[in-house]
Amino acid sequence: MSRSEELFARAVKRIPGGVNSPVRAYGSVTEAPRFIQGAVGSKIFDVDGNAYIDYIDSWGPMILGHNDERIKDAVIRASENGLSFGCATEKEVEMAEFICERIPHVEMIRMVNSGTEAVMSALRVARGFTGKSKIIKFAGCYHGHTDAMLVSAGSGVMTSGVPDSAGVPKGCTEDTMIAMYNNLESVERLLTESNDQVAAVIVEPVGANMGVVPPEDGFLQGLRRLCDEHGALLIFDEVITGFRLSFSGAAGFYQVTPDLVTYGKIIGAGMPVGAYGGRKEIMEMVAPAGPVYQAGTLSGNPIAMAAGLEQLKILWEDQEIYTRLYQKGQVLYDGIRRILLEKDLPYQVNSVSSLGCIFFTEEKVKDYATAKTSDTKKFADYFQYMLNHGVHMAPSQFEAMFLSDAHTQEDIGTTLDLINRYF
Ligand code: KE4
Repeated sequence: MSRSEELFARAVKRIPGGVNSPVRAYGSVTEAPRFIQGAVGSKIFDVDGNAYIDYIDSWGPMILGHNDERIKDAVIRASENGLSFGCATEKEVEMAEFICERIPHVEMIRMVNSGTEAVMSALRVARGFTGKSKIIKFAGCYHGHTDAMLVSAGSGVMTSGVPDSAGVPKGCTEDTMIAMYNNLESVERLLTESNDQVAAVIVEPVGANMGVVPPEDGFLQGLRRLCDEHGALLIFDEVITGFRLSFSGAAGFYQVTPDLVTYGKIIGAGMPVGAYGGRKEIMEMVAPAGPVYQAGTLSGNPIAMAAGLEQLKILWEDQEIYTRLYQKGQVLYDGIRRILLEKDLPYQVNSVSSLGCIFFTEEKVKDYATAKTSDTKKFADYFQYMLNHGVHMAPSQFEAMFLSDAHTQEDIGTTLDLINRYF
C-alpha cells in the first residue's frame, strides 16, 4: 500500500470523503488521490517520492510556479510581526490602493477569504444596490458553494453528477435563474420575463468549470448591453481569470467592463484570499459605509496580504508574463490539436491563453450541454495514464489545465510526447 493510500484510508475516517474539497478526491477518475509532500516551480511531489509536472497549480493561484522564493520571503517577513490582529493594517491599504490604481473598473475593493465569499458578498451588494432579488447565472458556471449558486453549477458539482446540492432549501434558489452560456437570447428572455427584476447577471468571462469554454465573439459585449438595457449589474467572476489573462483579467483581455468583479486564487498567491470590487457608488453600500452587511475575522489577514501583494507587484512589473503564458498556451494546446488531427481523433481542445483542456467528445463544446456530451470514462483513462507517467492534471473532465510562468518548453515537450504516446 502506498503512503497516499494509507493516508487516504485514514482520512476518510475523519474527513468527509477524505478531503477538504470534493474535487481533490479524484472520485471520478481513480481510487486513492495522491497526497502531496511539496512543490517547487512546475513540479509537485507526492508523499511516495513521485514527481509530476503540475497543471493544477493549486487551481490557479501559483501563476509564478510553486514555492516562489519572493512570495515565501514576503510571508516569512510578514509573520515576524504576528499572524493576525483583527484590526486594520497598512498592508490592506496598500493592497486596495495597488489594485484600484491599476484596474479602472475597480474603484473600491473588499478583501474576504475565498472566492465563494467574494461571490456571496457581490451578489448581496448587487441586490442591495438595485433593490432587486433575481440573479441570472449560467449552466455549467461555478461560483463557489454559496446556496444561491448551487444550481446547475460546474466544477465539483458537475464532476459528481449532482445537478444541484442537497441541503439547499428552495427558498435559497428560487431567485436564481439559469441561462445558457454563449446564448444571449436565453439571457434576454429571462430579463424580459422577470420584468427587469434582475439584480445581476453573474458570469465566468471564460467558462473554466465545465472544462474550458471561451466566450464566443460578442457574448460578453452582449451581456454588457443587455444589463444596461434591463437595469441589471454585470458581475464578472474572475476568481480564475483575474490577473491571469491580463493584469485586468478577462475584462482587460476582452475589453468589456463589469460593474462588479470577484477575485480569488492569484490575488492570495496560495494564501486564503478572495475579494470583490467595482464602482464606488456600488461598493459604498457595504458596511460599515452602507447598509449591506459583510464581515470576516481573517479578511485582509496581514500574512495573506503580504503574499498576494507581492505576487501582484511581480505580475504588474513584469507584464511580459502574460505574453509568455499566452505563447506557452499556444505551444501546448495547439500541440495537442496537432496530435489529435494526425491520429484522426475527433476530440475537442478548448483554450484561452494559459487555460485549456481536452474534451472527449466530437461536438464543438460551447456550453454546459455540449460539455456534458464528453466521455468521462475516456477522460479518466487518459488522466490515469498521464498521472502514472508523471503529469498531474485536474482529476475531472470539467476542469481546466493551468500553465504557470515556471512551466518550461521542456515540460510542455514532455507533456506533448506523453499525450502523443497515449493516443
Ligand atoms: P473558492 O471558494 O474555492 O476559493 O472559489 C470558488 C470559485 C468561484 N468562482 C470560480 C470561477 C471558481 O473557479 C471557484 C473555485 N474553483 C474551483 C476549481 N474549479 C476550486 C477547486 C475546489 O473546489 O477545490
